[in-house]
Amino acid sequence: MLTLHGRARSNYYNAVKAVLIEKGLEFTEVKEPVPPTPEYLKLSPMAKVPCLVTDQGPLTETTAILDYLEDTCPEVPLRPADPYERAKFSEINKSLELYVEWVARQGYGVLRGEETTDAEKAYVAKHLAQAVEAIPSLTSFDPWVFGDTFTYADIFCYFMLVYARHSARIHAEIDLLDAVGATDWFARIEARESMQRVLADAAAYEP
Ligand SMILES: N[C@@H](CCC(=O)N[C@@H](CS)C(=O)NCC(=O)O)C(=O)O
Repeated sequence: MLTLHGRARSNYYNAVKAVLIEKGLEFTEVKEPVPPTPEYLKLSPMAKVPCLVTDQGPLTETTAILDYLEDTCPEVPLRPADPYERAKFSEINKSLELYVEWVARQGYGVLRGEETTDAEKAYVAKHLAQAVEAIPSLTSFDPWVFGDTFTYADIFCYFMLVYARHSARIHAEIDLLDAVGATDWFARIEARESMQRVLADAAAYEP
Protein backbone atom coordinates (compact mmCIF):
# COMPACT_ATOMS: atom_id res chain seq x y z
CA MET A 1 0.00 0.00 0.00
CA LEU A 2 1.23 3.48 -0.87
CA THR A 3 0.45 6.58 1.20
CA LEU A 4 1.27 10.03 -0.12
CA HIS A 5 1.84 12.68 2.53
CA GLY A 6 1.84 16.38 1.75
CA ARG A 7 -0.32 19.21 0.50
CA ALA A 8 -2.28 19.56 -2.75
CA ARG A 9 -0.85 23.04 -3.24
CA SER A 10 2.71 21.74 -3.46
CA ASN A 11 3.99 21.38 -7.00
CA TYR A 12 6.27 18.52 -5.91
CA TYR A 13 3.43 16.71 -4.15
CA ASN A 14 1.28 17.08 -7.25
CA ALA A 15 4.02 15.71 -9.51
CA VAL A 16 4.14 12.46 -7.53
CA LYS A 17 0.35 12.29 -7.34
CA ALA A 18 -0.04 12.71 -11.12
CA VAL A 19 2.52 9.97 -11.79
CA LEU A 20 0.78 7.60 -9.35
CA ILE A 21 -2.45 8.22 -11.28
CA GLU A 22 -0.75 7.82 -14.69
CA LYS A 23 0.57 4.46 -13.55
CA GLY A 24 -2.83 3.38 -12.27
CA LEU A 25 -1.47 2.75 -8.78
CA GLU A 26 -3.68 2.75 -5.71
CA PHE A 27 -2.71 5.20 -3.00
CA THR A 28 -4.16 7.16 -0.13
CA GLU A 29 -3.40 10.78 0.70
CA VAL A 30 -2.54 12.28 4.08
CA LYS A 31 -2.62 16.08 4.39
CA GLU A 32 0.36 17.44 6.31
CA PRO A 33 0.13 20.75 8.18
CA VAL A 34 2.62 23.61 8.29
CA PRO A 35 4.68 23.59 10.46
CA PRO A 36 5.40 19.86 10.27
CA THR A 37 4.39 17.61 13.16
CA PRO A 38 7.09 15.64 15.03
CA GLU A 39 5.55 12.48 13.51
CA TYR A 40 5.98 13.85 9.99
CA LEU A 41 9.60 14.77 10.67
CA LYS A 42 10.27 11.10 11.35
CA LEU A 43 9.06 10.35 7.80
CA SER A 44 10.64 13.40 6.15
CA PRO A 45 13.64 14.60 8.18
CA MET A 46 14.15 17.67 5.93
CA ALA A 47 10.50 18.62 6.55
CA LYS A 48 9.75 18.58 2.83
CA VAL A 49 6.62 17.37 1.13
CA PRO A 50 5.91 14.99 -0.48
CA CYS A 51 6.76 11.81 1.34
CA LEU A 52 5.62 8.48 -0.06
CA VAL A 53 5.27 5.76 2.54
CA THR A 54 5.82 2.34 0.98
CA ASP A 55 5.64 -1.17 2.44
CA GLN A 56 9.40 -0.88 3.00
CA GLY A 57 9.33 2.57 4.60
CA PRO A 58 9.17 6.31 3.80
CA LEU A 59 10.72 7.99 0.77
CA THR A 60 11.30 11.68 0.12
CA GLU A 61 12.73 13.76 -2.76
CA THR A 62 10.40 13.75 -5.72
CA THR A 63 12.71 12.35 -8.40
CA ALA A 64 13.84 9.58 -6.01
CA ILE A 65 10.17 8.72 -5.48
CA LEU A 66 9.46 8.79 -9.22
CA ASP A 67 12.41 6.49 -9.90
CA TYR A 68 11.17 4.11 -7.21
CA LEU A 69 7.75 4.05 -8.91
CA GLU A 70 9.45 3.28 -12.24
CA ASP A 71 11.38 0.40 -10.74
CA THR A 72 8.41 -1.06 -8.88
CA CYS A 73 5.78 -0.43 -11.57
CA PRO A 74 7.49 -1.00 -14.94
CA GLU A 75 4.18 -2.07 -16.56
CA VAL A 76 3.47 1.58 -17.39
CA PRO A 77 6.94 2.84 -18.36
CA LEU A 78 7.47 6.57 -17.93
CA ARG A 79 11.28 6.73 -18.15
CA PRO A 80 13.69 5.79 -20.97
CA ALA A 81 15.40 2.40 -20.63
CA ASP A 82 18.66 3.07 -22.48
CA PRO A 83 21.40 4.24 -20.05
CA TYR A 84 22.44 7.29 -22.08
CA GLU A 85 18.85 8.32 -22.75
CA ARG A 86 18.01 7.86 -19.10
CA ALA A 87 20.90 10.10 -18.11
CA LYS A 88 19.80 12.76 -20.62
CA PHE A 89 16.29 12.47 -19.21
CA SER A 90 17.63 13.07 -15.68
CA GLU A 91 19.71 15.96 -17.00
CA ILE A 92 16.56 17.74 -18.24
CA ASN A 93 14.64 17.12 -15.01
CA LYS A 94 17.51 18.25 -12.84
CA SER A 95 18.19 21.33 -14.97
CA LEU A 96 14.60 22.53 -14.77
CA GLU A 97 14.50 21.89 -11.05
CA LEU A 98 17.80 23.57 -10.13
CA TYR A 99 18.01 26.38 -12.67
CA VAL A 100 14.35 27.28 -13.11
CA GLU A 101 12.19 26.19 -10.17
CA TRP A 102 14.79 26.82 -7.44
CA VAL A 103 15.76 30.16 -8.96
CA ALA A 104 12.16 31.32 -9.43
CA ARG A 105 11.36 30.12 -5.90
CA GLN A 106 13.46 32.99 -4.51
CA GLY A 107 10.58 35.18 -5.63
CA TYR A 108 7.61 33.02 -4.57
CA GLY A 109 6.94 35.28 -1.58
CA VAL A 110 5.15 37.51 -4.03
CA LEU A 111 2.64 34.71 -4.73
CA ARG A 112 1.75 34.82 -1.01
CA GLY A 113 1.38 38.60 -1.05
CA GLU A 114 4.87 39.30 0.34
CA GLU A 115 7.35 41.88 -1.00
CA THR A 116 10.37 40.68 -2.97
CA THR A 117 13.61 42.51 -2.23
CA ASP A 118 15.55 44.15 -5.05
CA ALA A 119 18.34 41.61 -4.52
CA GLU A 120 15.90 38.69 -4.89
CA LYS A 121 14.39 40.29 -7.98
CA ALA A 122 17.81 40.78 -9.58
CA TYR A 123 18.82 37.19 -8.76
CA VAL A 124 15.64 35.73 -10.30
CA ALA A 125 15.85 37.93 -13.40
CA LYS A 126 19.53 37.17 -14.08
CA HIS A 127 19.40 33.42 -13.58
CA LEU A 128 16.05 32.85 -15.31
CA ALA A 129 17.27 34.75 -18.36
CA GLN A 130 20.27 32.37 -18.50
CA ALA A 131 18.01 29.32 -18.13
CA VAL A 132 15.68 30.52 -20.88
CA GLU A 133 18.64 30.71 -23.24
CA ALA A 134 19.74 27.18 -22.35
CA ILE A 135 16.47 25.22 -22.20
CA PRO A 136 15.90 24.93 -25.98
CA SER A 137 19.19 22.99 -26.17
CA LEU A 138 17.75 20.44 -23.73
CA THR A 139 14.18 20.02 -25.03
CA SER A 140 11.80 21.45 -27.60
CA PHE A 141 8.63 20.26 -25.76
CA ASP A 142 7.48 18.83 -29.11
CA PRO A 143 5.36 16.96 -28.57
CA TRP A 144 6.80 15.85 -25.22
CA VAL A 145 9.80 16.78 -23.10
CA PHE A 146 11.63 13.65 -24.18
CA GLY A 147 10.70 13.70 -27.87
CA ASP A 148 7.92 11.40 -29.10
CA THR A 149 7.41 9.52 -25.86
CA PHE A 150 5.37 10.74 -22.92
CA THR A 151 7.46 10.24 -19.77
CA TYR A 152 7.43 11.35 -16.16
CA ALA A 153 9.60 14.28 -17.29
CA ASP A 154 6.42 15.78 -18.76
CA ILE A 155 4.72 15.72 -15.39
CA PHE A 156 7.80 16.74 -13.43
CA CYS A 157 8.80 19.59 -15.77
CA TYR A 158 5.22 20.87 -15.85
CA PHE A 159 5.39 21.25 -12.09
CA MET A 160 8.85 22.84 -12.28
CA LEU A 161 7.32 25.55 -14.48
CA VAL A 162 3.84 25.93 -13.03
CA TYR A 163 4.72 28.48 -10.30
CA ALA A 164 8.03 29.55 -11.82
CA ARG A 165 6.24 31.18 -14.76
CA HIS A 166 4.51 33.63 -12.39
CA SER A 167 7.79 34.53 -10.71
CA ALA A 168 9.39 34.97 -14.15
CA ARG A 169 6.61 37.29 -15.29
CA ILE A 170 6.64 39.38 -12.13
CA HIS A 171 10.38 39.59 -11.51
CA ALA A 172 11.93 39.26 -14.94
CA GLU A 173 9.12 40.27 -17.30
CA ILE A 174 9.61 36.95 -19.08
CA ASP A 175 6.75 34.82 -20.43
CA LEU A 176 8.55 31.64 -19.45
CA LEU A 177 6.42 29.19 -21.44
CA ASP A 178 6.51 31.28 -24.56
CA ALA A 179 10.23 31.96 -24.22
CA VAL A 180 11.08 28.23 -24.21
CA GLY A 181 8.39 27.12 -26.70
CA ALA A 182 6.39 25.25 -24.05
CA THR A 183 2.95 26.90 -24.35
CA ASP A 184 1.25 24.19 -26.46
CA TRP A 185 2.93 21.41 -24.50
CA PHE A 186 1.72 22.96 -21.23
CA ALA A 187 -1.89 22.82 -22.50
CA ARG A 188 -1.37 19.19 -23.65
CA ILE A 189 -0.25 18.21 -20.16
CA GLU A 190 -3.16 19.99 -18.49
CA ALA A 191 -5.60 18.13 -20.75
CA ARG A 192 -4.54 14.72 -19.43
CA GLU A 193 -7.01 12.92 -17.20
CA SER A 194 -4.44 12.50 -14.42
CA MET A 195 -3.73 16.22 -14.44
CA GLN A 196 -7.39 17.20 -14.48
CA ARG A 197 -7.83 15.35 -11.20
CA VAL A 198 -4.66 16.75 -9.63
CA LEU A 199 -5.41 20.32 -10.68
CA ALA A 200 -9.03 20.09 -9.46
CA ASP A 201 -7.80 18.87 -6.06
CA ALA A 202 -5.22 21.67 -5.95
CA ALA A 203 -7.87 24.29 -6.75
CA ALA A 204 -10.13 22.90 -3.99
CA TYR A 205 -7.29 22.77 -1.45
CA GLU A 206 -7.80 24.54 1.86
CA PRO A 207 -4.91 24.88 4.31
N1 LIG B 1 13.68 18.66 -3.40
C1 LIG B 1 12.37 18.41 -2.81
C2 LIG B 1 11.62 19.72 -2.77
C3 LIG B 1 10.27 19.61 -2.09
C4 LIG B 1 9.80 20.96 -1.58
O1 LIG B 1 10.53 21.96 -1.59
N2 LIG B 1 8.58 20.97 -1.10
C5 LIG B 1 8.08 22.18 -0.49
C6 LIG B 1 6.62 22.37 -0.87
S1 LIG B 1 6.45 22.66 -2.60
C7 LIG B 1 8.17 22.04 1.01
O2 LIG B 1 8.10 20.95 1.54
N3 LIG B 1 8.34 23.16 1.72
C8 LIG B 1 8.38 23.17 3.15
C9 LIG B 1 9.72 23.55 3.66
O3 LIG B 1 10.62 23.85 2.87
O4 LIG B 1 9.88 23.54 4.89
C10 LIG B 1 11.66 17.32 -3.62
O5 LIG B 1 12.15 16.99 -4.70
O6 LIG B 1 10.66 16.75 -3.18
